Amino acid sequence: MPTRGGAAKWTFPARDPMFADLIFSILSCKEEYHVADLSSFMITNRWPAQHPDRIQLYSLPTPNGVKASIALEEMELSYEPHLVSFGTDDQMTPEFMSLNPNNKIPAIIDPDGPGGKPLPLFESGAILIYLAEKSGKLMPADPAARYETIQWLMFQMGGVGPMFGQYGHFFKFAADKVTESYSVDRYRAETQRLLKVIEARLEDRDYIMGDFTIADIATFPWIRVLGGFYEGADDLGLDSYPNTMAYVARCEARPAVQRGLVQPPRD
Ligand SMILES: N[C@@H](CCC(=O)N[C@@H](CS)C(=O)NCC(=O)O)C(=O)O
Repeated sequence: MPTRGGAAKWTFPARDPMFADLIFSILSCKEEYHVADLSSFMITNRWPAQHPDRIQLYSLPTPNGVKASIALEEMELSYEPHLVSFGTDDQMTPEFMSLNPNNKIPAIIDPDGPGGKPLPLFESGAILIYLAEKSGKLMPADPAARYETIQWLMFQMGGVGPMFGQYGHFFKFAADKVTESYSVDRYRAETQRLLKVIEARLEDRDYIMGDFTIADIATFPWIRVLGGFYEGADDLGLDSYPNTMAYVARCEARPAVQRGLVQPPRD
């Protein structure tokens, strides 16, 4: 490095900490860039990993499934999607259940999990927290705001998902099987009650935490399905929740969300 007012003074670069780091990285690159061996995971027998260095996603674009694919897209993590088809009961196969004994999508294997070891994970809420911590994205750094985000994530996992799902079941899918209106009345009322909670939360915010976080990735796919796949817009009176409907449109307009909503592609 040139010195002021005199001849250039040259220092052996290895004394420069940045240069030393570079040399160390080059010498240890075999360690850093090893390719994970996922063959011990039985699920890879049915869904082979073409890119075992990438996060393996086993899913289908349902409201729970897209949580994982949207998070991976938003956080710019490289992943390999594998379609788990309900049409052929793929979720009930021994291979899938070796990863999730609860036979539900989504599930992942991160070849580069904690300690550099592969990490298998199921339950969409756990996957969202894990990916947010791995990437350092979509979860506030401030501890209080972090717990508040987890609180709203749990609100979705324990309330919105199960209740909206039951509403869809009784309103649409089992409509010809139930003779009394008790079940659909119950879940309609609970769905509307939860929508009111969300509507109030969004009164002065664009997203549940103000900025877009994993709480939104968990929640909006379940709201959009009410008027979409479940065809319950009129039955629920979705127009009465303008903040919530505008919020869903805002989430859907995000380019990474649009990519995640169609992963893995259906056959
Ligand atoms: N609590 C689980 C629920 C997952 C879930 O219910 N997934 C549904 C699709 S949205 C599923 O895999 N259903 C297949 C089955 O029940 O056989 C999570 O959030 O990951």
